[in-house]
Amino acid sequence: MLIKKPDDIASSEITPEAVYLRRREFMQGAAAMAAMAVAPMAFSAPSPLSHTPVDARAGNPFYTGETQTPFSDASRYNNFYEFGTDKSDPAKYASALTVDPWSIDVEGEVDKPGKYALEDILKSVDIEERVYRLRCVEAWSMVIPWLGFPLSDLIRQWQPTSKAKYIQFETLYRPSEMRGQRSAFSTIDWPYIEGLRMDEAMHPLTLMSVGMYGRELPNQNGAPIRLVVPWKYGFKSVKSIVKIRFTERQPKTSWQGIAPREYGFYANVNPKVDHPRWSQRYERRLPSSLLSPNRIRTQMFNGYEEQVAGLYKGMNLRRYY
Ligand SMILES: Nc1nc2c(c(=O)[nH]1)N[C@H]1C(S)=C(S)[C@@H](COP(=O)(O)O)O[C@H]1N2
Ligand SMILES: [Mo]
Repeated sequence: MLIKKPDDIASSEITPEAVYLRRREFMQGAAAMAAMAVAPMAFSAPSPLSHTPVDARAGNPFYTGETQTPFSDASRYNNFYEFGTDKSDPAKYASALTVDPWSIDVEGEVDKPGKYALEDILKSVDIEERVYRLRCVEAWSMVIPWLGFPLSDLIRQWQPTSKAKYIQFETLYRPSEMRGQRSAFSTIDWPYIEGLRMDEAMHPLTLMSVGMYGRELPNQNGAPIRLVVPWKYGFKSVKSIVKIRFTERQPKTSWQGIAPREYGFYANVNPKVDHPRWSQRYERRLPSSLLSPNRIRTQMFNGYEEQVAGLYKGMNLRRYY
């Protein structure tokens, strides 16, 4: 891959121009260039079997024009409980993680199960840049330029059976390198598990990310490969994935296991449904400080309502939180 290690990059170096230039490096290949040139397409209903072209203009859902959170914030203020529960723990301790070699086990209701090496996965997809809002359930948010590819590209290759209604994701379990997994006080029953309904997983906004800010993913952000589901609370965007299972039944998820009344399976960003212990009406957009808290209104489905509301038609979003 062209992606460089993030170690050597200072936040001051990440100007919008630099990001733009790096994006161009990634848009190699005629297919990617063609996709960028295609006219905007309204996709209210997901179309599982066709690619949705990416429109490069401002205002498009794949590429928000909102101010991007500096790399230094996005890589130092993290939730990755495998390395500790403090926001600064992942940046301190995730360098212990070995990310090469890496593979993903594919299991369950699928015609092509097996162990897929990350390098082979990456040869089979086109990497593109997406700039998404990320809204944590804790009421802070960022805008992050990801590098990745639609999860649907992999699902199509692996060919789920007609029984596959859900998809479950598992993070690496490796206590020797993940100090949070060794902690006696840990609340999570490792490994960290998340899940999506199949139509959510096939949605064109649902991204498998391998980089950000024009570089490889820092370990603390979920290297070498993590999920990004921009209309859901951040905890759905599971990091450092080693297993994907196709299931007939709705899978259990880690946060549901910990506090089912507080964290649901759907976890769609919704300013009208409060967390039992705090309001979800507003969010703190990073960078934020005491003097300039940068408090903004939270949008329905994190601003992706036009694209995803159709997935939940007729559902009581208060009940299925
Ligand atoms: N394996 C794993 N994935 C995880 C988490 C975690 O603790 N472990 N935290 C989640 C939460 S709560 C958020 S908000 C996002 C944060 O992603 P970021 O640190 O890249 O911003 O990762 C999510 N993915
Ligand atoms: Mo979160």
